[in-house]
Amino acid sequence: MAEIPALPYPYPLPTEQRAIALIIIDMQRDFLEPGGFGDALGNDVSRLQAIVPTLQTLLQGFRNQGLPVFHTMECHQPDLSDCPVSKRDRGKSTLTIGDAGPMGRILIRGEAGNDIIPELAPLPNEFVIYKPGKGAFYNTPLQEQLQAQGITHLIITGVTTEVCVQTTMREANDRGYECLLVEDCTESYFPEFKQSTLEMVRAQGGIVGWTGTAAALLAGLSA
Ligand code: C5J
Repeated sequence: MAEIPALPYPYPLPTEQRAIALIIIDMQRDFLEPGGFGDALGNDVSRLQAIVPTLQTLLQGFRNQGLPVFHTMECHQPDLSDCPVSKRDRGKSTLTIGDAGPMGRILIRGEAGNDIIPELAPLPNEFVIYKPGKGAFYNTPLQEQLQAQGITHLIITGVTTEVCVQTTMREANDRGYECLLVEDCTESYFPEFKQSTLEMVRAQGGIVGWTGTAAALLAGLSA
């Protein structure tokens, strides 16, 4: 079986290549640009921009090989019926979920600020998962779609490492998926939280999964 150099030990690839999918978590203007949700919570959003070129390269690699790609978007219905009051009120910032910001209503589906950044815009044949929670399996069709495609291995990328990325990876791990978190395709507003998440994931023999680099993965996929 082919393997990818990774930690805590090489990541085994599935024998059937189409069983591996790329998951891109929440690469949305709301998290990466001034005036969105991340900014409203007081974060330096410019930190997250750094992974965009590497993630573009990885995405292109999956597209070139015709492998499945899933994009997730954290968002809520305009009437906020899928947003718990606890989530809306948390943070006590001046702008909160549903309020009008410079890019439209914060974290609301269909608003300009909620779009995926243009560099990573989904193609028509790619899956888009609209998620109201931090984890991509909560209240979404993700599990059914992965099962329908026969996917067993998930390559996890996006933002932010310790929130939606880690939550999704833990949800996936509990559902039996073999998950690899791509170190240079995920980022946090807090560098120490990213580092801790990478270490937590691969601790205890890979209790949540593996971590590795985009270059190692791309080399392994095309070998
Ligand atoms: C957050 C996310 N941080 N996509 N969302 O609220 O990580």
